[in-house]
Amino acid sequence: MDITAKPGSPFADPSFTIGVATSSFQIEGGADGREPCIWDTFCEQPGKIADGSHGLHACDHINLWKDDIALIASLNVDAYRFSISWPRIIRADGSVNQDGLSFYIGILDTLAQHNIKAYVTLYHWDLPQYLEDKGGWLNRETAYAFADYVDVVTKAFGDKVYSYATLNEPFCSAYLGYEVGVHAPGKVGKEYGKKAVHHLLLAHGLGMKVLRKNVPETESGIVLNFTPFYPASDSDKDKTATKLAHDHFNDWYIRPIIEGEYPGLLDTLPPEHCPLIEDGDMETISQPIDFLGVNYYTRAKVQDDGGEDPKQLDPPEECEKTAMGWEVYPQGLTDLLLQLHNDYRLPPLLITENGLASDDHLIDGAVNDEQRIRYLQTHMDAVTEAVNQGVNITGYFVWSLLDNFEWALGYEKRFGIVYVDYETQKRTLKASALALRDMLANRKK
Ligand code: IFM
Repeated sequence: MDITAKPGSPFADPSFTIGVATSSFQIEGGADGREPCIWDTFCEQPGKIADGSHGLHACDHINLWKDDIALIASLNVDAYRFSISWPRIIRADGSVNQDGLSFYIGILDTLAQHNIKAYVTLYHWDLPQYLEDKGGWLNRETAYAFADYVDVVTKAFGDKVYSYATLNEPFCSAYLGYEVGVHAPGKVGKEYGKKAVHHLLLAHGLGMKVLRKNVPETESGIVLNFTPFYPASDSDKDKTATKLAHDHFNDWYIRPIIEGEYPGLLDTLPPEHCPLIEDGDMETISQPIDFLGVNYYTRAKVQDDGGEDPKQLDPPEECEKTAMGWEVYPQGLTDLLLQLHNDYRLPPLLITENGLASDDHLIDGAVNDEQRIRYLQTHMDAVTEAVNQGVNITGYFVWSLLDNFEWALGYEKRFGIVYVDYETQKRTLKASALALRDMLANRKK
């Protein structure tokens, strides 16, 4: 089975960046070379991770990174998106871990040797535990600590990085981590979520200032995840609930960055749920960015069930789902991109994550992940459709390069185009990796 870059589509254009993505905690292991992070602590708590696993070893990328980069190069991709582990760079006493910096500089130099562009995410959820001990993202000081960390990283990396993203998916850090508690640090309470968002977005803004100062030539932005919401019926109630879901989970993150304000919904929240917004915060948060990263996996239908919050329905039995139970809905990606394009004054967009978990098995040395091939093809087509309708999109990254630690679901969900045998750490290219490799080879001809 092939993946095809249709003639005339952006995927057939060599200037359209195509890459693979990972994040530090999900693949690195090597926990002894860094400070503990909130996910180490979370994993130690019984019942928090579905398979009782942890990130102490993960894909052992800390030792296997050279092989992993050779593998990335073999896929013919233009770019590799990965994240820096903050607790591997800044120690609890504030000193800089030079070994941590050297690890990433080795990666950057090796990527350059292969002519692969480095897309670096500065924060992909692995907050140092020593900062969580002082309140984590509920503490405004964490945003300033982030800016200091960005200063260290950008000075050390110089011009080796093609593109920086400050944060990956602040929704997950804030809502999943501080409001519903299914992610680290596992705090639960409506009074926490929006406060955590504000400090994350402030960290983004303060980080952007450092990026502009230290690496003005490097493109810099942020990565947000979006779920396009659709009303479960034509009723006005379901439509209102759908708008509310959009305001809470999508607009709440993009509007401050692009328009410098929170949704009007802010005025309706109980005061104890509201963030403390200081003078100048919204200006800091809404500085111009060079790109907006868009992560898309699925859509959700929304119903007003009479409860306080809009109810997101599980996908119906008959629709195609991934191993996460998420509906496969490529049209949602086109709809989302058009909606963003129509509703906000956007910089160029980059699809920074798209992919699926499937129930993959290694049989006779091969992994036949046909569902992933179909998913990637249909979602690439969905991006093409948005481009054809006028949306400025400059690239696309598959999540993920490797099977890895899927957060609260541990290692059971396999998102990689490369299969990882966690016992031996052997990597095997799945059929999807082979198909992507061939598509990219054809494009280079
Ligand atoms: O694995 C995650 C990633 O870390 C962030 N975006 C969603 C992916 C799949 O759940």
